[in-house]
Amino acid sequence: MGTALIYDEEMTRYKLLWVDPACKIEVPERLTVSHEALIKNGLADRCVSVPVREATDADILLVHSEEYLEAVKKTPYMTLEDLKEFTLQYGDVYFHPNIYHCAKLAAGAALQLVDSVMTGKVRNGMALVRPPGHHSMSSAANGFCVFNNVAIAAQYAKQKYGLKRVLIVDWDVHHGQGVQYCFEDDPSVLYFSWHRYEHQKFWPQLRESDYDSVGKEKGAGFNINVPWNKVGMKNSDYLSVFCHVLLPVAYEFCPDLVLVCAGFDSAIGDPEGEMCASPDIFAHLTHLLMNLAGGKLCAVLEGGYNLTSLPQSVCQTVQTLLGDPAPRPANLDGPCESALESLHCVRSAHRQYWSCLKHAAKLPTFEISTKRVKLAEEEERLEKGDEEKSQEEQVWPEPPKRVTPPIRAALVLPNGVACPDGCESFGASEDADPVIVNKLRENFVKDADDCHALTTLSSLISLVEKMEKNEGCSDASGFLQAVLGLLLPLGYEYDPSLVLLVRMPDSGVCDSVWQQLTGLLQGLAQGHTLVLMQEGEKERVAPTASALLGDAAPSLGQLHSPLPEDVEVLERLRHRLQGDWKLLQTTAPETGRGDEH
Ligand code: Q7Y
Ligand code: ZN
Repeated sequence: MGTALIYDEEMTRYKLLWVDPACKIEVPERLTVSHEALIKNGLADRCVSVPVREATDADILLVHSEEYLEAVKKTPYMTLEDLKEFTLQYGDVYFHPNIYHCAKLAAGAALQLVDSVMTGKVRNGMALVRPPGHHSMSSAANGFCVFNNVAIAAQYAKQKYGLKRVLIVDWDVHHGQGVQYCFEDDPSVLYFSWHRYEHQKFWPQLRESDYDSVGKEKGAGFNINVPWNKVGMKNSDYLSVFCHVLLPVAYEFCPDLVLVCAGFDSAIGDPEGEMCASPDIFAHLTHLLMNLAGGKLCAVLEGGYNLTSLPQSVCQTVQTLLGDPAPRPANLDGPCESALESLHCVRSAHRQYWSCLKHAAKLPTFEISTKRVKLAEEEERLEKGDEEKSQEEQVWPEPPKRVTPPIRAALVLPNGVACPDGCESFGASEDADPVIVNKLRENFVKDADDCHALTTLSSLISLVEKMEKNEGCSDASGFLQAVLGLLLPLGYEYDPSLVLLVRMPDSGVCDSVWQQLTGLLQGLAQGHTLVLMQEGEKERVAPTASALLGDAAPSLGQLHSPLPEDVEVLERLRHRLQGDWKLLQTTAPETGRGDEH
């Protein structure tokens, strides 16, 4: 099962025709440099090339009003003066005689991607499109966007394939308010967005982009906003929001399809975002979403304006979709205080809607609002002495070349167990190599002195033991909560060069949970995972090999509440360890005062 790539040069054939400082960064080269980088890195060739199509009127009307569509239809025939005037009724967007054609192709590309994934032609894919979509609204163009490509794709997928639940992950640095408005009261579409906010001082400066806009009526709880109130957010900030908000909720939601508003203005060097996350973080964000919905993931380009950082980020995303192991994430030193505060706020705003967040720390509402005002004033004062460097001066190392391992998974099997398709079988050698044995002994003794690591390990083992006492898969949700909120952040911060995964007989972990665990852990150590199983566990070989080969793990179904006693153990452990392991933190130091149950 392959990865689709959708691109058409036609979408480079419109540009800004007058002077407008707000719009000058949205250039055709965004698309050409991204596509050329995919070719240069040998990635385009490995993808299934899928043609674009024009979205039909019926497709566009799934999200937009007839009046708006009819107005946009007239733009190809307008004079320059008419176009300028037409543009004036909207915010931060420009029109061109060819933009209506391109906007139909951009939305159509998203629909082609959904069709390719839903019919099983490919497992996942990415569409490189212009104009972007997530800011456009039912009756308005906005923020370089004409039609809301991803919102149209979500409605189309629900209608054509009868999907019950669609997850939209918007990792662009701007709030996709158009997507939020479209699905605000709709519980069948879960919209997650993080965005530069700075206490409402950053574009589009909307009150409803804050963490307390959680959705309306039946859709309450299905809109998740993570405001970044400072610039310079780093890899740790992004990963901690994935581990402590998005992933637990996404697994509980159990989507049939994942759509990504894949904007890369959230990467370092971008003049709009001013964030500091490295392009290779997108390998991890992608990887972490690839075991949801049985691997059905469609990424559609939104923003990204630094012509060096953008193609690097696009390549990291596509290479991960193709199944290559992610690079080891660098300098994960824990989230900053402002990110922790956002994390705390979002988790508390959603604790009533999601059982995975039931135990999250509360935040008295009056304290939040006064805090917002207080912080905004404080920042105003600080901004007087502005001495930050422009994003064009930012430098960062080029992401390391990623290799496609010649053998994805090798097995050493006992006699009589067939080697699953796609794996290489290695014979067990009779005699141990004395050099290796000595090395092992030395290393083992050295590691045994590392009390800190031992304490951590023994805590983890006792937790796993506790969970093992539950028979069958009755506590998949508690197990998953431990994996997402504890093991994954610990693993990321520890940055191992090898993951050793031991499966005990009768562990009580069912195949699908085991495959999720194996799949998620392959984001660490460049995917170097060694699984040890006992000879008796012959039936576990095939599912394990499948996970090691990078097949998407089967979905776990909608999860019930984890057992209170498991949550309690887990939370106690997280609190004990979070002094040493910053990625386990979920509350800001001065507001965090222990979780309330
Ligand atoms: C839209 C966007 C979509 C000058 C301020 C201009 C432009 C906002 C439009 C951004 N620094 N603001 O990027 S992904
Ligand atoms: Zn953006």
